[in-house]
Amino acid sequence: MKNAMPKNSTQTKAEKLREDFPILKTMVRGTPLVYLDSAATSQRPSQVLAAYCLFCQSHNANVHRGIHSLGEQATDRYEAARERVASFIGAPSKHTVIFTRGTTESINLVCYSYANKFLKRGDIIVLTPMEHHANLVPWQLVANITGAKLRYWPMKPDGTLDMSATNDILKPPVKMVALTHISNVLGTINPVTEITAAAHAIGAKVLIDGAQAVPHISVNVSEIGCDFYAFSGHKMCGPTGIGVLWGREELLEEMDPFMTGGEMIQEVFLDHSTWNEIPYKFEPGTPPIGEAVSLGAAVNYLSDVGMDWIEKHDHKLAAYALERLSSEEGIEIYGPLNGERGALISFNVEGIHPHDLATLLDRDGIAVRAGHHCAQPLMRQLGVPATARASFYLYNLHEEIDQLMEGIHRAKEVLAYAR
Ligand code: C6P
Repeated sequence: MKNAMPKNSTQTKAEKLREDFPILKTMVRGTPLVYLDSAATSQRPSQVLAAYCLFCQSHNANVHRGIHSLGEQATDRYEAARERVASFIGAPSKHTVIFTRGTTESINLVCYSYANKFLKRGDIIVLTPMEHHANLVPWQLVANITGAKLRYWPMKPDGTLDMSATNDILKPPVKMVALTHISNVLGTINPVTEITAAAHAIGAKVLIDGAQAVPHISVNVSEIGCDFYAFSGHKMCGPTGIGVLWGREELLEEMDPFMTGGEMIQEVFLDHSTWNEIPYKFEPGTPPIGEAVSLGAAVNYLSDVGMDWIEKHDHKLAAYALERLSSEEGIEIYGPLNGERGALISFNVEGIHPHDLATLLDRDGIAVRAGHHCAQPLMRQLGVPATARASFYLYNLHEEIDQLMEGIHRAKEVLAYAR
């Protein structure tokens, strides 16, 4: 195959790992699936599926309630998953890990329980133009409710933040900085440790949206030094319906509950209630128990594979895709071109609407995402209504990028013929 990448050890390991993912054997329209949409949701290995099944078959009960054996088993497994997640992200204690339904809920929790309580008129919330709507719309509501103002960090044409603007952006009365660790459109890896230190120097708090980071790179919240860190299980080989908010203990203690009901209380009287300790204060009702247990299994899986290996493998895939796409006529690539990026590439092919491209690629069994990727302000800044996006993970192969390129060539031919 022209331009095909020579095999290397990373590739061989990825080929082996593919055996863990039954869905990768799926045929789409008569051709084998080429799944290049892990930034939307990743696939799950048999080990994670088995953990969910085992929980349902052998340990299913509600948690923190029943004084029966099954209830204790379920509680032990739920809490063990919290412990695994805590150590995976370098959290100082498992009580600072809150299970939510996903990144979106984690960020909303901080907005309602922290920002609405502690921000006030005249304060400034700093965001970036590359935020997913999940880390933008909730802050707009905070601004409406508290009277705080939004300020956006300027972005350079290469899709990186303009760090020379740090002193202009981070100055009193900035009280909150909320930014993505890795952009789901540009792939930009933001210097979150540096930004956190600069924000703390002026007394601002920092929330990091880690939805596209935790699955791909080693994240240590203690080393970053941030105040809140949010991510989703389904982008890291885990199930949907489970996510995490990590928060600094003293802040979580000061915050009021986001949602109320069973489990999150200490005592309920007819006219008032008192709250349970963290993290339970933020986990009202019956939590997604089997999902949390499966997330624990996903963390075990990723740790066994090795986050260092995943980071390197993803990096090689992104670099190869960048090389192939940028050597092609009529393809515009968004985001950093120097290879310093996460495992995804957004692009447009001249004369082909990204939705048409995605539809034609699907005919070849190739799954990419097309659209605004829940980042409409960024699309406006890029001057496009939508992009196509190919995203990669530990089970992807260089050959699949070759197949993507062949698919793009076929799409060009089909559309040229149709004109
Ligand atoms: N991005 C994508 O295709 P949820 O839906 O709550 O699990 O994650 C929301 C979210 C927040 N931040 C970032 C940076 C994200 O990428 C996402 C999810 C998917 O890009 C679905 S829109």
